[in-house]
Amino acid sequence: MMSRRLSVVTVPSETRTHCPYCAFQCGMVITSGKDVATTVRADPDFPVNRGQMCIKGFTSAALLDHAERITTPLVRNAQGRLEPASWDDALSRVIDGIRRIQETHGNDAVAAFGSGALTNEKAYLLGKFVRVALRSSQIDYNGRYCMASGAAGQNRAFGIDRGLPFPVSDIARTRTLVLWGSNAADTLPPLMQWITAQREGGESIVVDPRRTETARGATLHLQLTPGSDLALANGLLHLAIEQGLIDREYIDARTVGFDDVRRKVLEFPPSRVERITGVSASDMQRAIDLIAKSESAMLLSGRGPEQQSKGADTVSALCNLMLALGKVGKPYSGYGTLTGQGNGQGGREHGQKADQLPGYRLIERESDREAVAAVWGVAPETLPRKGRSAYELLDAMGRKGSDGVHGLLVFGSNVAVASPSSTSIEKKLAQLELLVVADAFLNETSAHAHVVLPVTQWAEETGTTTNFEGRVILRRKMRDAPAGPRSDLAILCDLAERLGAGDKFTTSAPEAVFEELGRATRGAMADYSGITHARIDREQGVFWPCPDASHPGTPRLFAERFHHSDGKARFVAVDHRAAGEEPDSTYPLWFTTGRYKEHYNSGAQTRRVGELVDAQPEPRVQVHPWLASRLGIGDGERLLVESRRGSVVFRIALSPDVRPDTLFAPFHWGGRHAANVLTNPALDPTSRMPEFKVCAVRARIDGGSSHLRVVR
Ligand SMILES: Nc1nc2c(c(=O)[nH]1)N[C@H]1C(S)=C(S)[C@@H](COP(=O)(O)OP(=O)(O)OC[C@H]3O[C@@H](n4cnc5c(=O)[nH]c(N)nc54)[C@H](O)[C@@H]3O)O[C@H]1N2
Ligand SMILES: Nc1nc2c(c(=O)[nH]1)N[C@H]1C(S)=C(S)[C@@H](COP(=O)(O)OP(=O)(O)OC[C@H]3O[C@@H](n4cnc5c(=O)[nH]c(N)nc54)[C@H](O)[C@@H]3O)O[C@H]1N2
Ligand code: SF4
Ligand SMILES: [Mo]
Repeated sequence: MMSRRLSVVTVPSETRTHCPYCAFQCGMVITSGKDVATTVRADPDFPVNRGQMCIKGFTSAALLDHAERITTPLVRNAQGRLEPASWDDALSRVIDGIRRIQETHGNDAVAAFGSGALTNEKAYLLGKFVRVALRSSQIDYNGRYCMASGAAGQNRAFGIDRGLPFPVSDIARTRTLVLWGSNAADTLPPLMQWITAQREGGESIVVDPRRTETARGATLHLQLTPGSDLALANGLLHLAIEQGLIDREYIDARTVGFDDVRRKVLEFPPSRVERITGVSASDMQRAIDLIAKSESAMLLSGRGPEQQSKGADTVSALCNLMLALGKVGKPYSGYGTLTGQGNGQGGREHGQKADQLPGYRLIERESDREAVAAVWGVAPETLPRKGRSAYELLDAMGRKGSDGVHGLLVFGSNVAVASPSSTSIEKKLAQLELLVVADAFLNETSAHAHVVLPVTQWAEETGTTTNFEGRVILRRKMRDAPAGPRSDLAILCDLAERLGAGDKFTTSAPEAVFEELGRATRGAMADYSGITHARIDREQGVFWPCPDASHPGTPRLFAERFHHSDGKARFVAVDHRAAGEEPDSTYPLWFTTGRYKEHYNSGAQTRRVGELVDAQPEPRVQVHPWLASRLGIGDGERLLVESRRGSVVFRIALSPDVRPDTLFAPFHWGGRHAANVLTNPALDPTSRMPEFKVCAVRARIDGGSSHLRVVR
């Protein structure tokens, strides 16, 4: 008989998990195994992306074994260079720095900056770490740059802030869809399957100073002047009232405060609004007809109207419009804001915000302090009060004495690239006594760090995120991390132990941290107490609020009541005001910023993925051919763009898709190409959102001498 040789075949394993990047949190299947390349495909069974992903998701595995990944802690040596160190040495250096600063300047001199990239577990533990172990009030996060205006406007109108108050599938079924300052075709590409289905049977409107990929397929594109959204929204409501298109019965039954709004929008007749926005009265008429006369209508905003120094009021104006038309809380209708970061939703609920405790509780509300203090095992009066918002916190770096931030711990943000007026932020980072950055890669921020702590990446750890619909989902661990990096949770627990608060940070196991988060949110607005990892694993995610294990979760909000105590929505009368900076004779052009499909945020991750860099190697400033001819410059040439904060050089992309009075550039690059060198740190008084979308600039050929003085 012939003997048979047995060969051992390693079967590649498959893990269902979610993309590390944006709020769509596409379901993906990763295949990996010994001697086989790790591959990623879109999960056909996850009901949100249904088998689609974008190029960032498809290439995301490139980050896992990337040659530039940091695998050992780094500490700055006497010569000023970062050099490898043991974990014990690195963490001792962190603790010594914290102690020295807090002894000299008080607890609030050490701050932390968090992120919507962090899982719920991490966001929760970071907030607790700062309040309980650091005993500092100074924590905020990059969501302040992202969702703060949407959140503030929704809280005011509806008493709750959940990006979408309905599942994504509802979008396909609305008769009129308004995408207001969102370029979803590039920023949430798999959303387009739902939008395309909607457009087959209904009408759609896009409001954007640029004719984007998203605008191209719309029934109507309103190409407004940057920063004029609030006036346009008030103008549309003016028309609706004048023409009897509002829903009186709904207003009486379900809202309060309409009269003030009615009086305010009387001041916005089409002639005035046309002057402010550049949108013609006839286009306004078409828009209000499409929205008001259709059986269902949905208005979804992106960062366009929100990242302004009047972003919160603009969101109020958008909510006012939809409420007055009786479109909120009805089938396939409503207002929503399209959340951006992977955990942009959960990241804004569990205590990373300066004024917040887990579950969207308020740090200044006594009952909330008591509830959370009981779960944390501390006395309520030991919890700090509210701290500074993101930009204000960074701006306080380098300030002398106890008024300044002297030590900063950064978890999940590249603040040197992502912040407005970034040159001044970089200078201040360089003045810190202690800068600690936890990240998987070096970036423009950690270039100034005293200590860099390498962390495990998304596919190497389990954790939950809350997607843009409010669906809490589970990112499953696919493999062990390489030797060296530690999870953010483990780092926080170790630091807490060294600060003498180890008894309050007894576990870094994600499932146990999530269970504690659930208890801390019981009875709160964002109640997660009925959700467990095991339950999410069984179901396709669970929508919050979910107050107990038998509760089905809440896919749709507002059908019967809003979240104010009387169950009614609030109208908020808001007025148009100029942007923090508008074009004048010295800086005659509008400058606005946004995104490319191929890069993600500060680019710290995507600028190292070959396919993405090949597709989009550098930022280009979008210039209208009419303006280019006035500037005497052609496609591909280099344009020097200057604002009151600094100057940068971009290569030109000629395009008729941008307004002739406006320049657009993406903010995914740092250094000489950093759009944020130009942006204006004017803050919204309510949301503290910086004005990323509007500032004034001048431009000339790089090396040339004369500027264009007037545009019109
Ligand atoms: N490819 C890619 N996708 C991403 C991200 C990424 O970096 N890259 N980031 C994620 C994150 S964190 C976020 S927050 C989302 C953001 O998603 P979006 O909100 O879609 O992104 P932006 O490109 O910042 O801005 C949207 C649009 O606003 C327009 N705009 C500029 N000024 C104004 C204005 O004054 N009024 C109006 N109405 N519109 C204006 C811009 O022209 C732009 O087309 O994307 C998420 N998805
Ligand atoms: N001009 C202009 N500026 C803008 C905007 C704009 O539209 N225009 N948009 C703003 C918006 S909406 C946003 S969201 C911000 C985003 O900008 P940033 O706050 O800089 O966010 P990212 O570039 O996503 O940076 C994430 C960093 O966190 C790391 N990271 C990812 N996951 C983890 C993790 O789990 N743990 C740790 N420790 N690190 C992790 C990544 O490697 C990366 O270095 O930029 C804002 N800045
Ligand atoms: S970046 Fe966003 S849209 Fe693209 S694959 Fe990831 S989750 Fe999906
Ligand atoms: Mo964002």
